[in-house]
Amino acid sequence: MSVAMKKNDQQILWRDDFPIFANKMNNKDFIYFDTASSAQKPNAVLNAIQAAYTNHYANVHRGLYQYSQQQTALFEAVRDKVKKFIGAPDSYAVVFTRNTTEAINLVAQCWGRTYLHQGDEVILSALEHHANIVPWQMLQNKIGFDIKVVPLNDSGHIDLETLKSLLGSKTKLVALNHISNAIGSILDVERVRAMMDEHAPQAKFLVDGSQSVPHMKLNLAHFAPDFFVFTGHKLYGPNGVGCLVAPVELLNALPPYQGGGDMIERVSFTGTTFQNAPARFEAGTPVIAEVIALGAAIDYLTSIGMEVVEACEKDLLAYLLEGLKNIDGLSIIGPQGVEGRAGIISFVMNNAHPSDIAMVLDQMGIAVRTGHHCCMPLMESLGVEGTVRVSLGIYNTKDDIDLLCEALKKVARMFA
Ligand code: ALA
Repeated sequence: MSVAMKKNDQQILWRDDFPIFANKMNNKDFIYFDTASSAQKPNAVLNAIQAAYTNHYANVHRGLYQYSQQQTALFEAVRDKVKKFIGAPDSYAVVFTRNTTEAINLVAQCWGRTYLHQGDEVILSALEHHANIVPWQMLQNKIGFDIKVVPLNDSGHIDLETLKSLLGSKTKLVALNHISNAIGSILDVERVRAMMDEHAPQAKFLVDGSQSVPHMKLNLAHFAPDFFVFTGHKLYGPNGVGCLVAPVELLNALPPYQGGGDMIERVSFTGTTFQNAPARFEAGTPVIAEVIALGAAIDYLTSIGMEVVEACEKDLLAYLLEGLKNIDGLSIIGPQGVEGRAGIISFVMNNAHPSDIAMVLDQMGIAVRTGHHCCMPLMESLGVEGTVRVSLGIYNTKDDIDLLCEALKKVARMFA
């Protein structure tokens, strides 16, 4: 992709869409390398929130007056935007949740409680975020099924040969992240789907797309997940809204998640009936402006093109990996090259604790994340307490990377 080969031009254009970059942090130009934690927000998203509250604010699904109808239409249209953006087949429905964590808890409580039994096996991996471990453990304590954990291979990816050997008639669920939030490894989801079809066709496939949806062109039809989850705030959208995307028939066969308004068909003290999906899982007034603004984030990214985003970030990633090679005592944890990894790089440095590195960078206006990245079992299996994590977004430039590398050279000298 030639556009990102030119130093910075494209990203500078996009960066201008994000008002936060007019600010200084510690009196320095603000450089943000923590998009994997939460992405910054473009004007398109901020304006959509403002408009939803100021131009036609009303509750959705509840009013016959113009503003409520208008707000409902804008809100409901986002489901189709989501489906188109991730290539979800027509037979899929989009349920709005609070975030990825809530989407996985919904699957655990509604599908897991109904269909998992003692003796069943749930397959996770050593790369999972706590959000894709703890809900299953909580349920395991009640039901008594087994959790099998696929380790990493030498390249820092989920070991697919071990996964294959674990698949069998007892497997009821394979729940894996698409891109590791901690070390950036990309999972070959098509291959996992094919292996499951062959060795455990009865099992459901849950894919956590939190780190893939914002950074790559997706086509769910290619790997047909039974449950696909992601969050809006990492997609340059607002906080408080995430999605569970699943075949509507599968969702309609599940009991509701929470009870309340909007999810019912008819309520009486002799018995209550429920709506079909997605309303069945959306009790109470939803986060209306945030859902509409998630639609604005999707429109914004679509106007750039996810192929372009992916190519530009890959170019930045290659530049970053090259730059990090020149820092004394720095070791990248996880995949070493550009292939099979996304723009999330974890590293440690000789003699320097990750928190000390982050504090020095902060003084230079550079934001990174440090610690276990909500992946304590992964850190344990890697034999580290924590790492420094640099994660890329569409607003990062090669100049940002040059400044980061200069700052890390200073850290290396300070802690030599
Ligand atoms: N899951 C988010 C991260 O990786 C919070 O930083």
